[in-house]
Amino acid sequence: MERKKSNLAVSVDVTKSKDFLAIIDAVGPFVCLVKTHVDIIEDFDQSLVQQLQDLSIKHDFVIFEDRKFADIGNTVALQYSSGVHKIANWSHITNAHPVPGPSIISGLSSVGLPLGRGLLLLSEMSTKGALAVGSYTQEAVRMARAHRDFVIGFIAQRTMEGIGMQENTVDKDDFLTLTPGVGLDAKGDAMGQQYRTPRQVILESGCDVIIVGRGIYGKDPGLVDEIRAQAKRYMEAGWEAYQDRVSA
Ligand code: 5IU
Repeated sequence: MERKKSNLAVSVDVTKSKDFLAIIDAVGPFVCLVKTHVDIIEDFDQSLVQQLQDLSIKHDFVIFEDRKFADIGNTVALQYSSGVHKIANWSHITNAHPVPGPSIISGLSSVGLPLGRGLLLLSEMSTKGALAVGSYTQEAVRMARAHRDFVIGFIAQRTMEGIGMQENTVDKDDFLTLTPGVGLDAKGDAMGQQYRTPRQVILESGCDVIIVGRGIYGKDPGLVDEIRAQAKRYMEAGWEAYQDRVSA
């Protein structure tokens, strides 16, 4: 993030590998991270993974497969390591719902830790009526604090710093907060998504990374110049909000 002066992550939710790679190559110079959903790609194969890894090296970004694991430890270890996608082989970080309890972290870390991978816990969501609130969010943060060797942060709508801690605790967290539901032009979509601006997310809510999908590639995955321009726009908005936060 510091090297590229970018706290922008682009979420690439498209179904054709040609569009997927073209978008990533276009936004690459502007992002610290690329978030994927490889299970929606219709022509997925291992060569796609190789090309994604090559782009990650070319443009210096981290790969985050947004798999949202949610099963028992034994099953998630298999889903993470095996199957068609073999996520642990190529995704630097992935994420999990805390709903099964700490065993989901043990299951995933049995695969990911030896490979140097990291995990984000989903402690909140951006959608209307999300159930990840209150004590659920607090317990997610406690689970993360108890597994600092593998959990590197959260997907949440605000910083989790201090959540569930006693008021006079001196212990400080150093978790990252990555935040989806970011848009400069739209307020939401027809399926419950809710958007806030980079300024609201980074400056007011204390998050670290903005995750932007359709705000950047939305109009047409073929419009590479437009995608590049939008990525630059979001990168600048995100970084300016971050600079304002750390200098405040
Ligand atoms: N995403 C959210 N909200 C959440 C979580 C994940 O939007 O609370 I957890 C994902 C879904 C999609 C991306 O892959 O982030 C946002 O895409 P758009 O910017 O196109 O809405």
